[in-house]
Amino acid sequence: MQKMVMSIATFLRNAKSAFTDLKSHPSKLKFVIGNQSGDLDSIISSISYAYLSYIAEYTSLPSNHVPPRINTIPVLNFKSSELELRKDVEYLFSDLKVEKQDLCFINELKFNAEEKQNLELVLVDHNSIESNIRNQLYYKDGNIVSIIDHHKDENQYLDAQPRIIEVVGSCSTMIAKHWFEKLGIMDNKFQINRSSANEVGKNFDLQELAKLLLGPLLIDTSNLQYKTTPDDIGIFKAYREISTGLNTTEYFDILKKEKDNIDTLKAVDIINKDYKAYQFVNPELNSEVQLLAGEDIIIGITSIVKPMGWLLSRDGLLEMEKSIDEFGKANNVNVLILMTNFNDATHGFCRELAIKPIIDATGPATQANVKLSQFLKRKLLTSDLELQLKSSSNREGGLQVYSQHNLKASRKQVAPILRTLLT
Ligand SMILES: [Mn+2]
Repeated sequence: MQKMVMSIATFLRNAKSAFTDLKSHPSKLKFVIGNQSGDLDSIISSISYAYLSYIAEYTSLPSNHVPPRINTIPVLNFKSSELELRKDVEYLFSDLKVEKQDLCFINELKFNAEEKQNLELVLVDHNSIESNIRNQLYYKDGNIVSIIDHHKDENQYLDAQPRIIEVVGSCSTMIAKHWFEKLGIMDNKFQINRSSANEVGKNFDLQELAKLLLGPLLIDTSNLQYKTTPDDIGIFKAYREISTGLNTTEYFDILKKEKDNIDTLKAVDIINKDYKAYQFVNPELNSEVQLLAGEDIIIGITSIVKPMGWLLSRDGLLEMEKSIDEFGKANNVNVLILMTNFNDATHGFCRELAIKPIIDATGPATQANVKLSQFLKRKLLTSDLELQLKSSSNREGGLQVYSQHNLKASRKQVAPILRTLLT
């Protein structure tokens, strides 16, 4: 009897109902979590990791066996109400016919301390848990059972298996490489094994999966033009072999247009869309910012796909500063860094870095935030950090925008710099 092929949409629907059923038995649950920015890479990495691990479990059983129960659940690391900020993600989900109600969002996961003990966590697209996961899911380091990532290795959870941290353009590349090899559908030279792929293809939609995985690869490497490593190229060829007839440039153009589609969003939503918070616990700051000694510092970094000039001419400087303060207060941020990246008709690919202390007329931290912001500006401007920031003006308490001439430094590079400055 011909079995049905389980599409990604069906897998996600089944995973959601397995999650709902198992909520009262958390010892059987494993969550695959991307980073807090909730970008395409994090989302597709966690979904494809869960789907591929289910395929591996399924194919390891004898063919007459009943399909195993899903216990590895992909989690979107942002609130369900924030999905609509990500038009590229919405586009891919509608292409796959995935319904929002079939996805698990971080705000739906609530466990007490006893239940947390038994949860297993897989980190993808980051390798050190962020504050929201620490509060909601973390119990001890041993609960972090696997890591696949492409950020700087923070040397934590060294017993995780696998623990793969490689500098590649897209984390999704390492997810696919790991599981395709494990399933025997690809060798370690990125050659597809046709007969194994056909065998898996009887029950699972590998074509759909390859197309899905191609999305973050194209977005993270700007259609294989930036940050592309030999592994990214190898897996790109493998995807094309699995999912033939795809016009990848057209696909990239659609996704990029959707990703950059922020015109109708309010400034606060634009800040929130691709945002990460970095917490520095008990930092030994130098005397310049002594006001903050003993307190935790939270620096927010948001990544924005249009120039600051676009936002400022749309909303005006004062309104923009108000939005930043509003966002910062709601998220307990001391200083917000806004990193823009965009293509300019005359200058090509550009980056800017803007920085603003959070001003709260009613809160005590304002003065300290201003000092901290001045400290950061001074440090980030020093040449040995090589961000190559240039500014025409200097605005002490307000939003200061620099053009960033080191085009290679994204948030992934700036966050570790903050860590060296503040801890
Ligand atoms: Mn990533």
